Amino acid sequence: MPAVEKVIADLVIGVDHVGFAVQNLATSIEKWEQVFGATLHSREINQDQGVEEAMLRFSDGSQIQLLAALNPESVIGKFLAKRGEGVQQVALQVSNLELATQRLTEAQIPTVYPTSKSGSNKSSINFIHPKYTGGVLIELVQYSA
Ligand code: MC0
Repeated sequence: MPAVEKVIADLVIGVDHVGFAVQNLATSIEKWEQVFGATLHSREINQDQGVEEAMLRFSDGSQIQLLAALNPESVIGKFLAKRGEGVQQVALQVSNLELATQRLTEAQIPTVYPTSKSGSNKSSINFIHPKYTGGVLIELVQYSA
C-alpha cells in the first residue's frame, strides 16, 4: 500500500470551479446568467479536449464551467450520450501541477495524463480518475503567474 497521506495537501489552494456537461452552450450560459446571476468571464474552444467551454463567475469569485462537445467522440460527447447533462467534474486549483502529478503518480493515484495539458484561461490541467475519488472526476488546474 503506497503512502497516501498529504500527497498534494500542500499544493491544493481550493475549489476552482464545478464543470457541467451541457448540450447547448448558449442556452446554458443564458440560464446561468438570467436565473442565477452569474457573469460570463470567458468562452473558448479547446480542440485538444474536444470542447467549447464557458467560465461564469459569481460575485464572490466562485466559478461554474459549462462544457459542450465539439463532436460525439469527445470526452464530453461520450459523457452526454451515456449520462446526459450533469456535473462532469470538480476542479481544484493547485500551486504546482507538475509536482502534483508527480506525487500522485508516486502514490499510485491514477491521473488521466502523465503530464499537464492546456486548459481554459491559459491554465494547465490534469485529472484524477473518478474511480479513485468516489465516482467524481477531479480536475487539477494551475494558472500561469
Ligand atoms: C467517466 N466516468 C465518470 C466520468 N467519466 N465518472 C464520473 N465523472 C465523469 N466525468 C466513469 C464511467 O461512469 C465509468 O464508470 C468509468 O468512469 C469509465 O467510463 P468511460 O465512459 O469508459 O470513460 P473513459 O474511461 O473513456 O473516460 C473517463 C476519463 C475521461 C476520466 C478517462 O472522462 C477523461 O479523459 N477525462 C479527462 C478529460 C476531460 O474530462 N475533458 C473534458 C473537460 P463505471 O463504473 O461504469 O466503470 S476539458 C476541461 O475541463 C478544460 C477545458 C478546462 O477545464 O480547462
